[in-house]
Amino acid sequence: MRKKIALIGGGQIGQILAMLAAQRELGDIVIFDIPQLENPVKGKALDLTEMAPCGDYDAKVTGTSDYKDIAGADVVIVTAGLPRKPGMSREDLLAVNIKIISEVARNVKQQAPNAFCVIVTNPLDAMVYVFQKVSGFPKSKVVGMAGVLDTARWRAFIALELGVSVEDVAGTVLGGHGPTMVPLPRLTTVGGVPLTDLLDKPAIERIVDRTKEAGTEIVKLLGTGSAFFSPAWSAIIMAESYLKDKKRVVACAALCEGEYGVKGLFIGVPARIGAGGMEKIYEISLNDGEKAMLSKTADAVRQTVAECKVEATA
Ligand code: TXD
Repeated sequence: MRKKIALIGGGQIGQILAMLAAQRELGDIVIFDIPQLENPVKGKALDLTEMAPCGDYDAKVTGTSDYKDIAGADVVIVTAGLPRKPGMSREDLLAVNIKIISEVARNVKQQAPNAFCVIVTNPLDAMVYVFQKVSGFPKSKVVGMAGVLDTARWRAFIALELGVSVEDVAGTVLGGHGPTMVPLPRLTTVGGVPLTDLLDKPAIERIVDRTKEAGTEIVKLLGTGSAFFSPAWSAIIMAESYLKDKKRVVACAALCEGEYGVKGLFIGVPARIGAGGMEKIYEISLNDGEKAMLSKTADAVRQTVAECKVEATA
């Protein structure tokens, strides 16, 4: 039997998620959105159904505004909420998105209690926290998508700067999804060569800064809404690793309970995703400078989370 993937939110990212999940034959796909957008998501689902003969995939794709249709989903990817407009910070979305994520979490708990849940909605680190608190799901079943994207941006900018293939740039970005995130130049390599041997400090600093502001750079260019292709692909990587038990080690917002000196917060850390969900957090021996930056990003996340007064239902 095919796996079932529920996409909560069928907007910009949701529709690309549906296309990628179908093309990779991850399972049957249900796109959920609010009743006012039921027809548009039904239309998107039908369009993807009609794309299948050319796209060469078998997947049932449906659109709905009835949570019953996500019953028994194996994976739930949540993009429901409002995106940023130019001039807005991710935190400006907090109040409205807390309400939306709480409602989503209650319904997912009811209809798909065993799902592996990937949260994408901003402000990311707070929204994944709210989802886990309200659903009461174990930490292995709730992760936030940000680190895969932030790392992809870091790798892309390095590849651009050096004129090399992105495939050979390896590295990671830790911390919260915002300007305090922590790209790690010391641990980044290009075909095995340390980045610090390839670029001087100012060049690396420029790429670090661009990575931190990459989402905002796109928001400004688009004029309305935020990035959608790269966030969708990033979430698919996490869902696929779970569904295929690939055991990929990727940066994701995972619940830290002492790791990196952080307690009770979701922040971006390298984690293994397999059939058990978020199976393990890997700790890096950071130097003092990196530790200080991580502590700063954890403080920023803690501050946002403190504003989320949510009722746990579990
Ligand atoms: O790295 C990351 N985590 C991110 C996160 C990178 C880019 C964008 N990121 C955030 O994802 C962004 O700030 C937003 O909070 C989400 C979704 O972005 P998207 O670009 O897909 O936003 P859209 O196009 O507005 O789609 C959101 C959909 C839209 O169709 C709404 O009608 C729907 O969410 N929505 C809901 N669905 C279900 N239930 C409720 N209550 C609901 N409310 C709105």
